[in-house]
Amino acid sequence: MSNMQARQATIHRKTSETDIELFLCLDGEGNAQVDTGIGFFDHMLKSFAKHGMFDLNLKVTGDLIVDCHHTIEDVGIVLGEAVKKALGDKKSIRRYGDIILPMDEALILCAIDLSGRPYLVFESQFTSDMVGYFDTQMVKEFFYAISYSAGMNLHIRKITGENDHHIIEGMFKAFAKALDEACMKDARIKSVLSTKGSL
Ligand SMILES: [Mn+2]
Repeated sequence: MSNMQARQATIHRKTSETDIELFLCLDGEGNAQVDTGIGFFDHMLKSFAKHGMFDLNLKVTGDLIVDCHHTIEDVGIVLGEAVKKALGDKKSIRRYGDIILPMDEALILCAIDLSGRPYLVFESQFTSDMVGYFDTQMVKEFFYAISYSAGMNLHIRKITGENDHHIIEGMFKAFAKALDEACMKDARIKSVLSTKGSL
């Protein structure tokens, strides 16, 4: 981005359960440095950065001795806060983004409205409880946390898919592509894309 300030945010959030330092740049190049302590989650977040052309630095110290729940949920909260903060007044952004993304046998729909109103619709089933040390029940919790803290309407739906690794990775990639589109600036949009005048 040459003639524009890169949209970015840094957030540090510490609770008794997790300590999270996150930097997100929406106008990045897909570079990621991620260490959550959960290998599969790192893999997913690196995919998210790569396919959304976001830069993401994330360091998490979490209570993994309990389980992966707090770490994954809290990263969702902080990532959503970072998206919201980086977007600022949402001037000139396309607001909507969507994709139907294939990953081998898996086909994933993702649609986003950066409306300011949180709402998640998540439709999927998984056949295994875990992928590595990542609890498949946490996929929905992660996207729920993001949708609420970013103030975004987020739909994620598995159209087809059998392999949980493919389904989940397809979801993270689809989310990245749809979010990138929704965050993109359109020179024709002079203020915000809403008849109310704010998002
Ligand atoms: Mn993979």
